[in-house]
Amino acid sequence: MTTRPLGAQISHMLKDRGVDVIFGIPGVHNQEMYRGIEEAGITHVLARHEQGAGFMADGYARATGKPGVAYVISGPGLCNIMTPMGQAYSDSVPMLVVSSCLDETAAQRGQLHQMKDQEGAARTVCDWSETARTAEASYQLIDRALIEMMTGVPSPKHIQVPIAQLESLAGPAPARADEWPNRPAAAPLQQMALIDRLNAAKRPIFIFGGGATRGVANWLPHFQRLNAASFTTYTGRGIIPDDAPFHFGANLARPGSADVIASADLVVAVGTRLSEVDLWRQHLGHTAPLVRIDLDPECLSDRHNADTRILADASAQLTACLSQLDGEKDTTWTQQEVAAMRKKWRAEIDSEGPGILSVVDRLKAALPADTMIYSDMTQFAYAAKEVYPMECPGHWHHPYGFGTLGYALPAAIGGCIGRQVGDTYGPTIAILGDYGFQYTVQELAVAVELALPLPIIIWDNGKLGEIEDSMVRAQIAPNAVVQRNPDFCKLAEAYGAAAVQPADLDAFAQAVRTALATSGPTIIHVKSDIALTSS
Ligand SMILES: Cc1ncc(C[n+]2csc(CCOP(=O)(O)OP(=O)(O)O)c2C)c(N)n1
Ligand SMILES: [Mg+2]
Repeated sequence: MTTRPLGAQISHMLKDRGVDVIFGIPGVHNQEMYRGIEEAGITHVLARHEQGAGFMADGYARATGKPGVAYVISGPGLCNIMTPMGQAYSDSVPMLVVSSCLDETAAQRGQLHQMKDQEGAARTVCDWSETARTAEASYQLIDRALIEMMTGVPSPKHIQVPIAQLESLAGPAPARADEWPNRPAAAPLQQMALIDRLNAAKRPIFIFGGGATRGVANWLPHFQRLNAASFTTYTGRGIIPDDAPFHFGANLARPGSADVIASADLVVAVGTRLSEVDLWRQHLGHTAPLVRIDLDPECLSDRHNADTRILADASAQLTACLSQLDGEKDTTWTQQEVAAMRKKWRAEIDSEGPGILSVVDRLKAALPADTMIYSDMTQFAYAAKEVYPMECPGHWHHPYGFGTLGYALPAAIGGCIGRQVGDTYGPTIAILGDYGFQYTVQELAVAVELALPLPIIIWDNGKLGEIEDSMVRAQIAPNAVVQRNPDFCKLAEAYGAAAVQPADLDAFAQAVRTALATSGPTIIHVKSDIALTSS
């Protein structure tokens, strides 16, 4: 039994529970948490701002499926990481934020890093935020957080430990239990109801969200025999092969998708909130019975008023159910109607952002199928995520729900770190707008420091393009939407990163391939008229 300050014991406990990387920034308040990191065998990644640390933890979690862990100081450190916590909460990303906190805040004002209610502030952007007043409470809360992340809907949690506690000697955390609980499996009774509905349906349609990503291979061959139509949400892209005959793609946000869904005689939504940022309208548009399969009871009781509500793990439920359907089903969907709708939608997207789709197509051709893409709130990404044919599920990450500018660079850094095997990294890229890039530009230093082979595509239209368009649509004379940019290539040079400004689409594709093979990050500065001016 090694006795250590509690701060050090926490790192040892996290290592024992499978945590290999912690993102964060030390300060005098949380330095006891830094006493044990190296000793425990954990790699620490020093961000340049706690917002960066939080997005790195998010990107790491989305790439690996493991919780992203961050250490921050009381007060401003915690405030700075609240935006990434809000992002992780809205997108169901497992993130554990451990911070210090003051020992006392009621009687004494003017203390360093003092906040009125730090625990409560953090609670507004995560699943729960608690203060661990003893070593035992710290250990219990950490295990509770990790077990909840593995068995339920993944989400961020915050644990704060008073400074005096972090400094106090404590015994080690109990060893990790041999068996950790699993996600709940299929719900057998409701399974029969779903099988009956599927057997009777002539025009079933499935909607797959990010919650259906795990274990796809177990049920996909059975699903294909159903001849059902499908959509995915943006997070669900890649679950169904993009060229499957009855797949309508990630086009739920197209208004015409409501008519397609209205023509179905059964709608099955799996692992999706069907939220505002999935649909961009209030109603799904269904006229037929709606079946929901989800781990999250909140989804089963929402405004869409499902007719059958199945609380279960998506993969377990689909595998158990679809494997019982025998033979190939006849449905009334035709390949022609699917192809015609997709062609129409692509033309709509093309006309909304002229000159974007040809760059997207070249990007797709230049990237290996298993590239993990992190995008920001930029017009390039809005168009790309509707049309980009994903081959692997769970490989495009975006600040969907909270919609935070500055997400993509640090998240891609976290993702790249998570995809390191020996000396190589799974291909990872970041895509940002010229304005959003500047929210977290300083994290470029981390990518340089770690020599991450990271292409960073900056889509430069010289303005806050999406906001200008939105003002025009609202008949507001555009204002506050044009900014003077730095010289992005010189900025990259100052940080020690490579940089290139491709003149045409061939040079762009080549720049992407070269950047993936280069040790260290490369800024690929793309003028938004590149396709329009290329010969
Ligand atoms: C933290 C934060 N502040 C403000 C916004 C609102 N917002 C959304 S897009 C955008 C402009 C982004 O400009 P840029 O990154 O250049 O992308 P573009 O739309 O021009 O492609 C702004 C200000 C936001 N999403 N997040
Ligand atoms: Mg812009």
